[in-house]
Amino acid sequence: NKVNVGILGATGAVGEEMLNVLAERNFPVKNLKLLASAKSAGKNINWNGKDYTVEEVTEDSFEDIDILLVAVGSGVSRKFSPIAASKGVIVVDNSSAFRLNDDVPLVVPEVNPDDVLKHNGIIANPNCSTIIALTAINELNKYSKIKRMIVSTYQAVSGAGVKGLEELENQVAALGAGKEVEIDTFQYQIAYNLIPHIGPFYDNGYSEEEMKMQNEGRKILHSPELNVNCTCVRVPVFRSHSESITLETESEISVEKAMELLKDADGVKLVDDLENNQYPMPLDSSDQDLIYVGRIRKDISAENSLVLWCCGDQVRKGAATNAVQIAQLVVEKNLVK
Ligand code: 11C
Repeated sequence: NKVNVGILGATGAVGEEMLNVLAERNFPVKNLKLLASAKSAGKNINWNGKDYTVEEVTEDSFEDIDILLVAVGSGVSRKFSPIAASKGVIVVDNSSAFRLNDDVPLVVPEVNPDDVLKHNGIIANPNCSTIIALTAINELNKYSKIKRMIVSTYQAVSGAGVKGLEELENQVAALGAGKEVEIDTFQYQIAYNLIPHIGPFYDNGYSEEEMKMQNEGRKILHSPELNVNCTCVRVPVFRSHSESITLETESEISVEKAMELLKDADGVKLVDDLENNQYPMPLDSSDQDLIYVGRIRKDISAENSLVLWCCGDQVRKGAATNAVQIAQLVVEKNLVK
């Protein structure tokens, strides 16, 4: 049973990767419709040996679509996703527009796949750093419930889309040539720098990106009491986000048990061999779907507390792959009418 698939935002970094992931996973595509803003309309994209022309999205774009993958900003999604859903389309939205709405499931397929069954037309894809963290800690949380997490993120420039990738590349080239850097996408020069500022700041001193880890994490894990203290930092890395996570669980999980659980965890690759200098690094975890987890150790400052380090490709598992996995669940569970 093949389905008609649409991608809104087909020419962005995430939209392009969605096309790759659909092809790699042999997604059962009947017809494919590529939608974008007027600026990108008319572009030709080859997918699986066939040429497609990108069309400008309008309110009438959704008639012949079963599943729409949305890879645009929250403003555009807020306008078009409900229109698509009202026409019977199942929308998988990568933006933050609807993630915390009660009637919208927020899904990491390794963690809460059955939540897709509760959809009302829109299913939300979580923020990239949330997907990466929760895929890493899922089996540990199942073994002993996580009460509190302290997370520091090291987020790649791909989180800001194609323009973020270009800005790092251009700045490195400019500095190499002894020229002035141009700053446009990030608040400051990102080349050879770190910027502890992702998303707007709230009155509590945390940034929007930092609060997503707790707000989205509580919803996905069905753990309303989960406490998360997060610091998000932009780093001069192209594609993979890295995260240092300290997690406090209800009962103790030994390092050996954690290794055993993570060795078999869905979506995870355990890379933890200190004798041979093996640990996750963002260059290694890029351009593929697994979340690399390692540096697992006991927190020497607290009881029932473990520390780990994980890396995952922000554009793939952090966005495109997770969205396509949700679409796969929609097909597998026969949710397309
Ligand atoms: C970043 N995580 O790395 C952001 C990008 O809520 O989907 C994605 C923002 C979101 O800048």
